[in-house]
Amino acid sequence: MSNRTNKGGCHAAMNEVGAPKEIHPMNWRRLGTKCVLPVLAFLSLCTPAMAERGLLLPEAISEHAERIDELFWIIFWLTGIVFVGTEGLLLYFIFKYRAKEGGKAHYTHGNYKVEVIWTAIPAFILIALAAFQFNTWTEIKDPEKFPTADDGAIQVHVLAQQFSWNFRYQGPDGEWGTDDDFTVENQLIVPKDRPVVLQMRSIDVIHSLFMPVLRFKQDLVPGLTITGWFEANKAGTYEIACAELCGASHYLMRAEMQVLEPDEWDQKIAALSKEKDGIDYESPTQNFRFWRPSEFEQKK
Ligand SMILES: [Cu+2]
Repeated sequence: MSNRTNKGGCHAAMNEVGAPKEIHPMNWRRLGTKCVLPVLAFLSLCTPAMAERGLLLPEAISEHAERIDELFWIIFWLTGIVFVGTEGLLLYFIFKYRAKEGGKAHYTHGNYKVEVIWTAIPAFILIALAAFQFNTWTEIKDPEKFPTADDGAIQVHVLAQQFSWNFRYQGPDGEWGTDDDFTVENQLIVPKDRPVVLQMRSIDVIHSLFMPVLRFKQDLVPGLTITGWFEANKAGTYEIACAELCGASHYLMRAEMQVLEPDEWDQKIAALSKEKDGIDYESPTQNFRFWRPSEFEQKK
């Protein structure tokens, strides 16, 4: 009879040195059933439960938010699988090639073919992701593609200062620089299902306008007028936060966004524009000189 009682030639080598020992090496099937599968099962069980409790992502109330989430989840699973796979392999190799009595070091200069493969695959994935999200990115970020008044868009000026948000509206006439313009502190009031174009400035330091339900986050940089837009598709009251550490009272820099049904929004805007906001936009001495309508570029 043959003395090859071991299955698999590589394990036979272990028994050639020293006293025969009963060793149960990891194999791919074990690695799969004992490490990778339980982790994947745990993740797949946890994910819906966490999503249900709002532990993963906040509600999404715009089409852009849904598309951003879609990209987020694709990247999450791609990187998650690669992470579990590579860390699993690392652990497996640490175990498999651990110090053994009589073991010999083996010098390797690497494997050119494998290196080309593991460089080419991520590069291909990155290019594919960039191509996949390109239209969404330009739609959100390119001012040339922003909706106009013809698309029913409304405009709001945003002026950030330590430590509050000022939102300025055109009033019922839909024009800047007229008597019905008005400003509300810490309240962004927008209609549902209509595009909202924001022109954003900061008086003092860099702030960041963050509206989690819209997946909207934009830095406001002193000296620049930065534009952005969104369209909310669900009425309600949502959180706005400053996402840039902008000073000692940064934590106070919160505001709320009210998304109203279009009729309700018209009424609210008409009512608010009747109240005086008490700001002399032409005063050269007030901070508000920073946001005379002429200070904001009016592209549309
Ligand atoms: Cu801030």
